[in-house]
Amino acid sequence: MMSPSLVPGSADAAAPRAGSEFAADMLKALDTRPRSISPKYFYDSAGSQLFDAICELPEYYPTRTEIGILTQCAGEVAQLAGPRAEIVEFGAGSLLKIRLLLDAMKEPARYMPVDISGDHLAGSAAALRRDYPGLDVHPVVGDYTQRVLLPVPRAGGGRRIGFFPGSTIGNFTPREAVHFLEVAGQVLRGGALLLGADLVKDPAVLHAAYNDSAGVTAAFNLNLLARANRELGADFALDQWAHYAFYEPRQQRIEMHLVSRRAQQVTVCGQRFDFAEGEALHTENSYKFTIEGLRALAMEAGFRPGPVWCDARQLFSVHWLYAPES
Ligand code: AVJ
Repeated sequence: MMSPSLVPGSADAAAPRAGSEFAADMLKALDTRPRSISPKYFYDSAGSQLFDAICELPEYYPTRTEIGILTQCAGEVAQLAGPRAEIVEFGAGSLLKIRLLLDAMKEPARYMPVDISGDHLAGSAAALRRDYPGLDVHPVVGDYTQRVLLPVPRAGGGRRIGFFPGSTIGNFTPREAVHFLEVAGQVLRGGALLLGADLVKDPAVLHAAYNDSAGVTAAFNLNLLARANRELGADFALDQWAHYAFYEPRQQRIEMHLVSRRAQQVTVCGQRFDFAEGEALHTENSYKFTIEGLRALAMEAGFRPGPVWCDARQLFSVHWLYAPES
């Protein structure tokens, strides 16, 4: 399994790059109250490996549950997509998930993964070209939260099908999610979107998924600070920071924070910052959805909800959403 690499997050660590987007966003996060930074910065190469390890954890149900659902619904999805489909994946994500779809589809014509990381794209593209000789694998380097330019549909080609698995949509606020869906709807005009969304459930199950007993999620969260040490010449003392993740039911989201264990000073890009004991840096939101709530969000963005597939325990959902016709 590969990381979702939500947006940029270049894997190459070139030490103190005060001019990088990471540097700018980290300095801004430390200057703002409450302090918060985008979860996209989790995914350098160490972070991507930690995310892969999270997906294997017994407590982290989303990945294996979604793979189970996709295995079950792939035939129906292939029917809905029709022949010679052109698949647009938002993020060059899991090769296993896209293979489940490609294997079920009739003569899939083209696969276009959209990702900011060119390296990530090149790796998945090479593997798929080898295994699907008839498939036109066409990686697109770009930020899929913005409008991206895709090649024009092929003559005689089938429908354009978007694929956004993993509940990565849960990293967006509801407003951002609607905006993303509006942009995706334009790209997919006349086609559809296959979207994975984690469901609201027993908070104890959610809590365990983000507080695993092996401490991998804690290491994933703390890697943000380790990455700042590697790339921004920062001096975060990792043992002085606590991983703190909890479910916030009013906003239906998991929040992840890094909490200062004591009063301390940190230097980032040559600038000093004070943390009080208990002060936090908010590192991620992971929204959970009801099926009706997700469908309502999609409708707000102009999609028409189609079939939904779930596992027997209603842990996770996969939605077929018809894109606007024009
Ligand atoms: C990749 C955003 C779907 O929110 O569950 C896993 C990231 N964070 N454990 C999620 C994550 C902590 C994951 N997403």
